Amino acid sequence: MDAALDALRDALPDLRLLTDASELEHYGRDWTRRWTPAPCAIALPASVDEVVGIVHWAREHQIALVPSGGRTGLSGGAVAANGEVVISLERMNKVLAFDPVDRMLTVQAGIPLQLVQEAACAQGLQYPVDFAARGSCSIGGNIATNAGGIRVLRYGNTREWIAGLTVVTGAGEVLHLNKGLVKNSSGYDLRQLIIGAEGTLGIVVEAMLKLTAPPPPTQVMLLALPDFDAVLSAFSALRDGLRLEAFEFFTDVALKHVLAHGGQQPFDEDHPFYAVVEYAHESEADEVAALSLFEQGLESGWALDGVIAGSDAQAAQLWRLREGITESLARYTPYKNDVALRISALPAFLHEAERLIAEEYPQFEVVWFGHIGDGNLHINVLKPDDLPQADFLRDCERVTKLLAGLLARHGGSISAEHGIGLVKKPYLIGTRTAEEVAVMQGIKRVLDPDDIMNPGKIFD
Ligand code: 2HG
Ligand code: ZN
Repeated sequence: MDAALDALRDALPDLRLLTDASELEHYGRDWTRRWTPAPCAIALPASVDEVVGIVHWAREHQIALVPSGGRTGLSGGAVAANGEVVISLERMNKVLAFDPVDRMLTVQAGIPLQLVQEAACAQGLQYPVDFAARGSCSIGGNIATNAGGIRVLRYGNTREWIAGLTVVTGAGEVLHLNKGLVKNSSGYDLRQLIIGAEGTLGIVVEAMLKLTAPPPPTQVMLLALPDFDAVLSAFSALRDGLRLEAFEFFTDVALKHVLAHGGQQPFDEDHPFYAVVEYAHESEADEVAALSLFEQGLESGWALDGVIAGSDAQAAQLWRLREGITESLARYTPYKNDVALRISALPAFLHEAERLIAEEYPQFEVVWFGHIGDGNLHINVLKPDDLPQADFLRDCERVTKLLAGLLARHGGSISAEHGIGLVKKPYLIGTRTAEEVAVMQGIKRVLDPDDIMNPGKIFD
């Protein structure tokens, strides 16, 4: 390996290459913290040419590459645990161009999502994909996982906002895909193939991002709800009567953890379920509509209580109850599931899954929350303090198997937005057919003939 790294240094004398143990550890892991990081080096290219040079070198020396953004992923997609070279895009983090007519921002892939949002805002526009990891994740990672988040209900996934991509494939070719066109009916849309491929086909180095008009003024409401069916009733009623920007739910168990982590108690009493709702509030009529829907909810029983934010600070506090969940659970090293179903199938799935888990693993605390308007549930299983990690993981794999069986019956997906990576690889078949996976493998062979691009992620 030393000789191969020397060859890389010779081929790219200006390339920044890190090999200190602490750096290998830092860049070799993502937020899953399950695998022991063991890359052999970290490459920090500063240009597309350097990325191309690294890929040619990796092909010649048969060395696996792991593309790396903010490493905030929850499925192990950015983990390097097998002597790979991590290619971190963190030095390629600039805004390259803005075009007001096209309403398009061209960026390097290592730029953090929050800086993209701020750059759009500085132009009086908006990049609307948003989630709690905005400050740490990178746009390249968002593209690699087709990241979703809290505003998908209104704006769609990352996929909808990518007008063009520059990609270095596993063969070392540079592809400029779609080039910012709105319409382009000229054969396969390879851009969409790269989005969500988790770096297994190539490395996204630049992206053209669509921007849109800033959001309307909004209002934030927190609802207390008696059961999960009521969450869906509330969603249907509010979606039909308001212009929703977000509709997120969580349970009393999730709230308990956020409150223990510094959140503000929203109601005098505890309730089983909660929903944070953000809706357009452009005139008095919007507020009247929201209040009248809430009153209908009280009368028909889907709402138990509610609070409307009286200020931006209070709106942020209400959002914190939802956005703070992941952080508040971190100390329990939770096992995460991130499933997608048709919205109509959510109640049956949730009830069956709750029953199955409670029957088989009554000792587990399970935290449910997620993006109801997108049919996306997050199911975090918390490790009891006295259970060894290995036993916990074994049992969680069994829980996931149960969930995968239920998902297959309800036509759902084992990953809504976190990706397959390493964590969900054993469950890909079931969500996708063997024939589909064979097609994916065939595509990978074309774009990555030596299997150097994030090998072992998504499928073997
Ligand atoms: C969220 O929606 C993220 O907050 C993280 O997708 C979910 O921690 C999780 O399971
Ligand atoms: Zn989520």
